[in-house]
Amino acid sequence: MSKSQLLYLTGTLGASAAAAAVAALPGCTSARQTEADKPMNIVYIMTDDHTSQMMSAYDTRNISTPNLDRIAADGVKFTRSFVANSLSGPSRACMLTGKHSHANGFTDNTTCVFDASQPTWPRYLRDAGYETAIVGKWHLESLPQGFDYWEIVPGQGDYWNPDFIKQNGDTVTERGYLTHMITDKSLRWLDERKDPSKPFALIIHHKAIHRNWLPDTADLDLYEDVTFPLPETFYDDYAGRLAASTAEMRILDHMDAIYDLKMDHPDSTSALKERYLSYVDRMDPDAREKFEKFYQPIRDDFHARKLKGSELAEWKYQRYMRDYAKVVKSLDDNVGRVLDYLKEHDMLDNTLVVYTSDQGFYMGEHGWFDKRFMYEESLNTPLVMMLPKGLNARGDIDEMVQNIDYAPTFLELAGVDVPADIQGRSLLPLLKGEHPADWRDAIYYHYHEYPAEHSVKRHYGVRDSRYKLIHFYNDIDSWELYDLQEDPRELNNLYGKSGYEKLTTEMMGKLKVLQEQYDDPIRHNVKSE
Ligand code: SGN
Ligand code: CA
Repeated sequence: MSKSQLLYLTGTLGASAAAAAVAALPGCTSARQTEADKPMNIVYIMTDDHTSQMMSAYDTRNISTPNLDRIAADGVKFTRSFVANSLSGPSRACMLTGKHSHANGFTDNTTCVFDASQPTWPRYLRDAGYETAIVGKWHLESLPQGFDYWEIVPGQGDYWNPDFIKQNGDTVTERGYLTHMITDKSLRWLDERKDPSKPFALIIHHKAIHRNWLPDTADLDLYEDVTFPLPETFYDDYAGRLAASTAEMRILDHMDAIYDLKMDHPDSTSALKERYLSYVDRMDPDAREKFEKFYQPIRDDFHARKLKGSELAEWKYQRYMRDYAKVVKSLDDNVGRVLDYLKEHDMLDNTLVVYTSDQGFYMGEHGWFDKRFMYEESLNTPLVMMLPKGLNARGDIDEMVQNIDYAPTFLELAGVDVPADIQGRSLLPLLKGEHPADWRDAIYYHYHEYPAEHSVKRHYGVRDSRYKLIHFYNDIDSWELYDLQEDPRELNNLYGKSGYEKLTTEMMGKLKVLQEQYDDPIRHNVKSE
């Protein structure tokens, strides 16, 4: 049986039925299938809050991430990869369902519970004969459904000696550093799969690089002699951008010296001190000793200097960058372990490896940490893929893609029909090196979590290859318009300025088309919701 015949069968019957059909043919057993004939495996690795400014395949200014870059080097890097709603739970729901937040029902982290009985790509793949697993952060309140195997951390998870919720419902505290543990568990699942003749889909979801950036003790000493360059917009005054001016995510004012930067002090009155202690108190004594030994001289120096204003802001920025970079180092090493495993087991020829994050993050741009806004740093998310045989694209892919596209991509790869209610579009043609003429020319975004931590107003908007229109609504009614070519840092809000009436009308039109296409109610000037 030829590969195209098998693909046809797989597409028509689903992977398991196709495999059965192949096995039933005289002289054509699965043992005689070549690697290239087997349905593709999927390893989907997603981190939390990892941004492309801190991944050297995208940006070489700050740190080196050799293992993440290996994925791009043997495949593709998406240069315009966006999320639909820049927040953890919502991104995960978009990724699993292929639908925008309003359609999958999980619009924010604080009020939603994911209906895990709804169709997701892992469930479709399992029905089609794949063995499926998810390990690590889930963050959707309900428990996973539709997986052969799952093992998740509750909520945000803990870096040290974390709890895991097991498939039998037990919650068990285990010893170690979470990034290693999630990798160990994932590789163990690969080793112990019940039916290795089946194709598999493995989802590895890390807590790293989420706040409060607790590094592995092995990486504490790294980056201490590095002075990271200050982003151009570090001292942004938010002129002309009302919602940006009221957000509470400034490094100077809202990043906590103890909770975020480990500058504990006996006299501290920080409201977050208890939380900080509850995290570091989880460490084993030897790890804790190394941790305290490392940070104590930095604390002594910090408390003696009593920094203020820009000196304090820049000091905090350097500490933030260093701790974040240390947490990335462990993540990069552990992604390397997964790649090595796949290589050693000759799996790379028929395994698609995806690396992405649940959203981008501010590394001091606009003076900020966190995400949520439709501005570029947090709208973008890293997306690289190591491609198996048969997918021949290489290098950069510049088409605009979004996290609702992953589900249809994996379905198509597995030969499963893409249901009509999925809102994303399969990336498979792009992975084959094609550039479909009718590819989307704009993406839609909608952020819902307000009032909430960091005080980012609700907003929706449209971004095309050059312009972006955003409407902040709820207890505000404020529009922003950017020319990303002339103003890539989004400092100059053109909305309402003379000369931009035609552009505004055009972008309003694109927004309306997308809100109708995705069936998200139009919310112009909504004051109370
Ligand atoms: C926590 C963090 C916030 C962060 C949200 C959402 N605070 O609440 O800083 O924005 O998660 O992040 S913390 O004090 O608990 O660290 S998300 O990536 O999970 O959506
Ligand atoms: Ca996140």
